[in-house]
Amino acid sequence: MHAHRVSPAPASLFAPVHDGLRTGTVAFHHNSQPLISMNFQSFPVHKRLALLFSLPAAAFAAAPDAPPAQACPHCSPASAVVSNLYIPDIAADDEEGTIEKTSDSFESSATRLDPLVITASPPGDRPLRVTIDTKAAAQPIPAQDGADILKTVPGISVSRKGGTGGEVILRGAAGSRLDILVDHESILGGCPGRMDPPTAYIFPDAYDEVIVLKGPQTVLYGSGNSAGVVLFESEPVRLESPSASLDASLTFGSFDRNDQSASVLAGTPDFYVKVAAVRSDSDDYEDGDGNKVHSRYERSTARAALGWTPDENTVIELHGALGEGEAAYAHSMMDATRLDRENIGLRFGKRGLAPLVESLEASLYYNHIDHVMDNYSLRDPGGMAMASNPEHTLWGGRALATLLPRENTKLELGGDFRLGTHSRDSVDDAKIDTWGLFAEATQTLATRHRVISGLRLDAWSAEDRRSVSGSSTGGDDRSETLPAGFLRYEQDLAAVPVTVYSGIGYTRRAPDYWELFSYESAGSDSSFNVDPEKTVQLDVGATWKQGPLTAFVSAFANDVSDYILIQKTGSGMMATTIARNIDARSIGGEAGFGYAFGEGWRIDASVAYVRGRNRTDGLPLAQQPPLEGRIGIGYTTPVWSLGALARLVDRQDRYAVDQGSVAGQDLGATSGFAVFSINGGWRISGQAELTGGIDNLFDKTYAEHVSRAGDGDPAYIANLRVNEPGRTLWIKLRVTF
Ligand SMILES: [Cu+2]
Repeated sequence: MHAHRVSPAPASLFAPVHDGLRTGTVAFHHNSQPLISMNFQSFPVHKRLALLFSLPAAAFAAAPDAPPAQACPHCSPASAVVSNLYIPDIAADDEEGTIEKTSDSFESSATRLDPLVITASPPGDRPLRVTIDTKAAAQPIPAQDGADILKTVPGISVSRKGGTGGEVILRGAAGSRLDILVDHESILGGCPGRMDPPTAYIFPDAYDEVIVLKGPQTVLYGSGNSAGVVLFESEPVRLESPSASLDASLTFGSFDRNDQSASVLAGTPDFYVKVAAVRSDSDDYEDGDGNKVHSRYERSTARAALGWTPDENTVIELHGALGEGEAAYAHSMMDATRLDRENIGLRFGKRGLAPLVESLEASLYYNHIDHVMDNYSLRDPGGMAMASNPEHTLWGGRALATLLPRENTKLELGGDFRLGTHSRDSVDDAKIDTWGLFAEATQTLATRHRVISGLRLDAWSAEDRRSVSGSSTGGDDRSETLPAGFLRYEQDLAAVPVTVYSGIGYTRRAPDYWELFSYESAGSDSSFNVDPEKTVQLDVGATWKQGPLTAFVSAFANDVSDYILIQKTGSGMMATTIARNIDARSIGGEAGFGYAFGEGWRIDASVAYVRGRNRTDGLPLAQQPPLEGRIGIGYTTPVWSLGALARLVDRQDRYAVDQGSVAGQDLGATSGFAVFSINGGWRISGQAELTGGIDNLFDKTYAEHVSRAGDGDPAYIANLRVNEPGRTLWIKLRVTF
């Protein structure tokens, strides 16, 4: 909310969505609290990365106290306004609206307190895309991981395991159906039991924004993303003059929750340094009945980026991140006692090379996950002590050329790769490689009509590196060719400020590490030969933005052949979990509106629904969230705000016991519930803001339908869902300079 946007606001070279409409300017904020060194010292810093982190830290320490490039008229004179490197906008007809919108947000963020975000909705002109400002205040309690921050997006649910590490589910689809990319880089957890989905390693505060792209309606971000893709972004910037800025926050909440976060941006027009350090911890929370849930955690990260921008058309950035954490899990017989991440990435961008070539981008990265789980560090083992140390290493990269072959045509051509190796206790068990080529075209027809289409082809291969004695498919390898494509039509209506769209997409998703290596099959002890999943999906919808009113509706219907179902079978000594292919269909969608009225009043409402069917077994498709609605009302003055939120969730009697996905299996029916929360904010000064809330005001005891069973927590009997937190008070102080 303090991210100032300046017009004209161009799109970044690394803009996550190459639609030519992105408005990318960021002003960084700061804070004088010396939190920035905290995490470096506490990390067991890897030598190679220690060098990386010492560079920006030294550069920041040496940064002169220079005047800002462009003073914000409403904020402290120390505010540094930064413009992103940009790609020229080819959708000229929309440019005016874009500039106007950025002016609005500039105005509102600078002069008044923004209401808390309770529903993240798509901007008026960008169908199928939802953007979240990671620094904006939101309810429930400020997010500590990559799953929590997505809870305000209609259609997204999070399956709970404990205090952190929940599984993100979009429209009932989890795991690699919804890929998670960080700085356009793949990140995959190590735990064969999914203690650590990608989001368990992500700290939203270390990034500028999060973008959710729904449906198989882009081919730019890898193969198989049948439900969509989530992008955590920290974009390269070019400072207009030497400057430094900080943004920091402190959060305190019930159950000893306490977070510290600081982001720094400093540099000159030629160089920039971005450093973020974030730490979060919490004790076990209590549910509405006052029962403790085995859920405490402590996690921290540091991310640094060092950029060279020799001119306004060129950027080379080296970035890296280190993270560590531990988490108690109510759903498992073990806890995560190590959640470490090492990352390093290099990216290059150049624009304006030739009239035909708008820009070139290239990137390379390394992501290493080191996870340890045991049953004795965070709990009493109550039996034989056990531990395990899975690791997942990914190397990847991408090259992308954006071409302008004709005035109204944008063509993005590129290739990418991802090489993954997984090990358990230092012994490799899996290797999965993907090489892809893709092309995406945006054709502007008449003034208000666009056709966007894409094609993608991936060569995928997997090796089962387990021993022959350990698995009947040990030593086997396999490969697949994975085609994907989509075609979408968008139209901005002339009579009303409405954009309508309709698209069809196809994608073939190869089984992921978990689907290949964590389960058995119906006929053998290995699911290594499970077939790829093929999805055809129709997406239709509309967005409407007119004065104080914004509204959207987004609906989908899909047919999935060879849907990879994870199912528990047998009982007692014969109990096992298998992966098998079925045919499935699902339909659903989201709708919402926001309306500002009177002096400072605002009402928001949204609804999300999905209904899936397992056609092979004649059962409901498992792990589908029930109908959910949210309504919030708020009153905001320039100095303070008050708001209330109701979340209403219907009963779910469409379930299939023991069936599901890598994220979990169905437990049975659930009854509906309503949860009420209140929030408030106070703008203390141009640089400081206090927000707070009471989540679950009436201390309701409830569990989400899509949730893990609490069979690891002594307080829970098997097959009982992990309850959500009871009444939770929280307060967050944010300081920006
Ligand atoms: Cu684990």
